Amino acid sequence: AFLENVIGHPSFRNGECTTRFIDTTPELFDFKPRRDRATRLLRFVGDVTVNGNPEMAGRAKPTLPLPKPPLPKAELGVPPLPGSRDRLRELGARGFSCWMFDQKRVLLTDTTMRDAHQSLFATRMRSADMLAVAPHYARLLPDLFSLECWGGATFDVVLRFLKEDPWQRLDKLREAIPNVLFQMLLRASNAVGYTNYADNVVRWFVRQAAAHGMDVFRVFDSLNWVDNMRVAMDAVIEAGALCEGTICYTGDLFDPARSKYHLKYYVDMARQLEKAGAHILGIKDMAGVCRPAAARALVKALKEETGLPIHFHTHDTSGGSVASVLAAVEAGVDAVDGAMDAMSGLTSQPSLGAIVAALEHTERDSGLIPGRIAPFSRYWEGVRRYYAPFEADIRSGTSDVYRHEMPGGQYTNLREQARAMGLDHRWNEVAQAYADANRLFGDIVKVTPSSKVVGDLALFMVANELTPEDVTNPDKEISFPDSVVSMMRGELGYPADGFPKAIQQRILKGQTPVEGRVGAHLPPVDLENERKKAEKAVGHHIDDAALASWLMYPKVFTEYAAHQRQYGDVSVLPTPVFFYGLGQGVEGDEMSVEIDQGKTLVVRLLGETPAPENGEVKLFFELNGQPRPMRITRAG
Ligand code: 3PY
Ligand code: ZN
Repeated sequence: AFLENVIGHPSFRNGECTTRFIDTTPELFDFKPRRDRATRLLRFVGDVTVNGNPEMAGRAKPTLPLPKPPLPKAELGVPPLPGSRDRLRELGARGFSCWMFDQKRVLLTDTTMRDAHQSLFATRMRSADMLAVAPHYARLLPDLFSLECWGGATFDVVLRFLKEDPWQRLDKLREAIPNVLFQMLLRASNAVGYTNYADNVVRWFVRQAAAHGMDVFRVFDSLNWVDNMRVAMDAVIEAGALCEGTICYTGDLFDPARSKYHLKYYVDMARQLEKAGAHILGIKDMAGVCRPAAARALVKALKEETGLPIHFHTHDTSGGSVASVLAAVEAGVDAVDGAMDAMSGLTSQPSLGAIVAALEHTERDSGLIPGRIAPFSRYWEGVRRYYAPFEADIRSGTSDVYRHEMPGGQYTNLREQARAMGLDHRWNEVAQAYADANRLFGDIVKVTPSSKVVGDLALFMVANELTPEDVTNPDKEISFPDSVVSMMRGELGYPADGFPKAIQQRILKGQTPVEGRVGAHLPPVDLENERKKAEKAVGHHIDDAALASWLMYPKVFTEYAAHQRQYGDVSVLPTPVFFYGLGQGVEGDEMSVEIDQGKTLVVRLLGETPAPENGEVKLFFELNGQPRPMRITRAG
């Protein structure tokens, strides 16, 4: 295939080919797919129709067919009005920060396309469902401050489970919504992964994200260690994007027994972030434990002590988060996060519609038209039904979160993990063990990835019947989970006051912890060499963004590329077809997909006949009016 590409290339034929031809002509590596795109896509649909999507294994299907989610009614022929993104372009990052600070109205971020689905249904929302509604956002909600639509766990899940390209998601959303700021969650030196990357990898990642249109980077460290945030923050600032230096909120501001997390702690960190060049100060209440009185006091103090606009993020796990948002607003917060009503509540963000309504006709009116929220919520309500199999079986808020402090995005995950280990009936003990593990580690911030380590120890303690006393008892031999050892070695960095020495030494069993920042010890990665390795692994040219995917997740990226080779770009499929196959979803037994601009496939499933003797099923497809029979091997 490579030779065919060389010989067939116009430059080769024109005799313009030099020894640098291969270096300067990356498309030589774009080998012609073995089968045409329509056939590959049809094979995927056939596989899912016969064998189910592997992602659905062990999950209960919703009742099919599902109604098509109704879209809001924006006039799509009319260009979108200028929005926050146009303002950023006009003012630059620093000027924009001042503009935010001077606003009387409360600015609103919609997290529906990132944190809301990460927290409600395991990050499974597909690009197709976002892209369908995207042009309506651009036209009906240009007054939003930002759309959180990327980063956090989405990067990993998109590649690993949805078999989509996260960069393509970003590009297409950007194209559809040119006027509203896009926001992402960035785990500082862990970027969008779970371990510390080399500094030049973090820089590379940020640069690509900014080049692909990301505007606001919410940068946090999972132990609130500002030293570990500097590389990422500098890269964001250098790229001309908005750097939201973020404080993770934990504990209770007023609990006399937890003086570590009193106001002084947060004010000190805010000052460090301001000094590090943040344009916005983020308060990230990932577990939803910032009670109204704490939100009020915290925002007031940070407003007094820094000159930065403040952006408040919380989760509704307890059911009380709107009260905290309103308290933050009263104290002068500049921007707050919510999710479209149908995607709000429980472990997700508070309801955007409720916040808009609460502020309407007050001096801090958000400026959003309340009537414009409901049509989006109705759309998302329909979309959410597609993903019912990924939802946790929780029906109400739980104030128990103040005891265990699990982040919204982790709560349902850990419950699922507990269930898989046969510990579901012992959930109360797991929650208590989580609180105990936190204290053993010295009362730390719990957010990805430190929250995972606390969760691992909690499950380990319950599964092995270990009390906190057992864990600290030097006479008891315990083989701790790898993630626990790694955190004690400093591989995620350190809290400002370090880990408690006794438990650290006990877990490390003589190993020496890393001194200072892991990133300071990691040699720079040879990016061009990595590109070569990636190209070899996937068999085609790798652009800068794809290189960033490889650097984050080499194995997952390679598997994604193999899927892509086998089936093509499955992101274009309607979600019911992707998960449940043809003949069952909203599309009935027919679907129409655009595989390229102007190139549409109309696929019908006319019937199927089992051929049990050889374990195959014959599907009778019709593709753009032409019969396309296909044999699919029945799995298992
Ligand atoms: C993430 O890191 O993905 C989070 O959402 C943390 O809250
Ligand atoms: Zn969150």
